[in-house]
Amino acid sequence: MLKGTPISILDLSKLAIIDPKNSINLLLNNEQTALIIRGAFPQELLAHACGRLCSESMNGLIGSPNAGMLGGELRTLGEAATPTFQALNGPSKTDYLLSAQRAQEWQSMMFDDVDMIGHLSEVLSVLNQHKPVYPAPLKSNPQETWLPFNYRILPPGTQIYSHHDCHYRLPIYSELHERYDRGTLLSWFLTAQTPTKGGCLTIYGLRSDDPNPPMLPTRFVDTEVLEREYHKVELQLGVGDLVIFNSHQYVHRVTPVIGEQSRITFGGFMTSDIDRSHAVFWS
Ligand SMILES: O=C(O)CCC(=O)C(=O)O
Ligand SMILES: [Fe+2]
Repeated sequence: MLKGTPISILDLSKLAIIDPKNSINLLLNNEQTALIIRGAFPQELLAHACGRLCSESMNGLIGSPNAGMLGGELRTLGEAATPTFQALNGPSKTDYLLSAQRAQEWQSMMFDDVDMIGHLSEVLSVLNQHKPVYPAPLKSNPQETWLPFNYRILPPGTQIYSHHDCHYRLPIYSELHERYDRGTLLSWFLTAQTPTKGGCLTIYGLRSDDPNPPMLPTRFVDTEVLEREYHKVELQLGVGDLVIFNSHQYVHRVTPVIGEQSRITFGGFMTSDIDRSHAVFWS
């Protein structure tokens, strides 16, 4: 008997998202664990963006938020509102807002004239029963927004260790208006470059409200126990596929990237407002 909660994945092609029953409500209401939209964005567009992101001129802009964490040293362009090895309490407001102000500039660097933030908002809105979805406004200055997403590179040999995403306690979330539902949080990302091998998003049946999770003395989740004893699904994602999942509830990880090629994703988080009139996303 496997432990934890069974995982259910709704795997859709681009056309099927037109059906309003295939919505992020399924995730918010805990009826599904993850939604995959195959081919949500063109592969050529993403390959072009990866070329730009990995060009030498970007070197100075790309950070290493987990520097010093053996095997976990992902590289990112743009802050994320999560704890990192370098900043256990998440980014400072100053650093985060500086990053948010550069969203358009970075978008032009990666995508030229393509309004990626706008297109993402549209796709997520279709998945939200056509209710609006847009970058989260800053509470202190609603004319400005959070960083809509960040760019993530997992070089060969790196991974994202088992975790769940429940970060509202971090100081930066004073910039998220109380109208947004903190009882839930979804992760979403777009696969822009697949690694030669590995680099799989793996979701486990261990939920964040489990009173007795298998822990290592280091206070990390014991992934070996998860692998052996719990429900799990390893998602096979291709370039252009968009995944949205309940990362607040379900422990997940990205397995080590093997081979020459880095794994590259663009993504962030998302939640709905409490009265379900619209949803917002941020990095
Ligand atoms: O692969 C990624 O971009 C991040 C995976 C993850 O942990 C998340 O989306 O919450
Ligand atoms: Fe995560």
